[in-house]
Amino acid sequence: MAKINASYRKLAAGYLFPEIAKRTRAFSEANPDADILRLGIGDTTESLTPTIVDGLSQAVQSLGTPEGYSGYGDSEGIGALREGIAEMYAGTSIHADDIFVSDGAKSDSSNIQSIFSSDNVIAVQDPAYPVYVDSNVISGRTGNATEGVYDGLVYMPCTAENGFFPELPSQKVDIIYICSPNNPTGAVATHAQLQRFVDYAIENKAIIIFDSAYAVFIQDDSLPKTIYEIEGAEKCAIEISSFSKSVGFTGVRLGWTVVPDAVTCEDSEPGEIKKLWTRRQNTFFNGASNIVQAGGVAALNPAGKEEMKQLVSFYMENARIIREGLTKLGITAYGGDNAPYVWLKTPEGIGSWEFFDKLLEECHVVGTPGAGFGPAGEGYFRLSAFGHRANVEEAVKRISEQLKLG
Ligand code: PGU
Repeated sequence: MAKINASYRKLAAGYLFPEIAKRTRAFSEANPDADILRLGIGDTTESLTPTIVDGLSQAVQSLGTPEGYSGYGDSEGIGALREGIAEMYAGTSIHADDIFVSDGAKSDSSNIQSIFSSDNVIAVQDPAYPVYVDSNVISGRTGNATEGVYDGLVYMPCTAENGFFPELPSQKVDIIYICSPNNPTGAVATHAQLQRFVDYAIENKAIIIFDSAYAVFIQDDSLPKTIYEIEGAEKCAIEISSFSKSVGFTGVRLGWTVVPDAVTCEDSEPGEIKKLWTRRQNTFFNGASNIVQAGGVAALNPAGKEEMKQLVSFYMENARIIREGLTKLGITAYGGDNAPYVWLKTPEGIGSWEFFDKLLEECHVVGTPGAGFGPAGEGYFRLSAFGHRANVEEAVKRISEQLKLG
């Protein structure tokens, strides 16, 4: 008799973004004339830049020739791409051998837990990208949820009071997820804040899973763009990142994970965790598309990098427009200065799903309720800066003119 993985039953709700899409669809069906503006899911909207289009097209053309054809590649990725990514870590101890190319940060951030023991205690920032929690729930590392709070999971609240970066956990934890720049709050951890966590991890033989998917959006050069800028991080941290937001690859799909040789935990030798991840990827993954990897190589050449910079500036201008518009209305807003998300305090203390409905009904604007990212997200709301400029401006205009406050 086959049995299901009963841990799936513990998942407190549907995955956040399909849930939002479902509610938006229902509203749209009931209000077919409503012109809905989507600032919900962090999905890029601007077209691919010319250098990347060239890189992708050349790879396609090449595959159409006997000399240029290639089949399965190394699951770790093609050498030129691993080298190009490693250059982004110049000044740290990371080299190309530590880079594992993937089809995106979502798969890696959900799969990485599988190389660690099922009795590890997991700590997450609260609020957090829901994949960290859900993947550990599915893997049986938590008990049941009561009102969205899982037994056995350590929540590290990120609130306005602590600048949206948590204190060290008060109990001993084994695996710590940190996302900086943060989704959803837009906060970026400082060197000192990360150093505290790296020191904790080394002392407690814990592992930090560091998600830097939004690193290129950091405008303030004094802030760390990778955890490997922090002393000792190569001994305790695995970093996961993505081409999705930096060059508009949300649909194209490309990301990477960094596993240094030195990273170890309580019962592993140096090099062993890297070997496990290699083994995991060799077994479960046949590598990212060769065409897409060629696009990634192009994105990292000098012209590609320049275009990336312009794209990032474009979205950051959207973020500025959103945050300023909200602030003018007297709404308290955070983020948006070093990250493409604006995190606002819902006016008059209304619930975040209630605010979702209000914004949709009164302004026809979709955002993401803070509660969808964890209990401490209640009372907050996320707006994404990844829209077309005209839509972002129109959304801000509608919020200013149509949202009924007071
Ligand atoms: N890591 C973080 C912190 C993210 O916010 C996202 C996407 C990813 C990883 C995924 O990166 P990929 O390389 O594209 O796999 N977050 C978006 C999209 C939602 C989702 O389900 O991935 C968001 O709106 O939060």
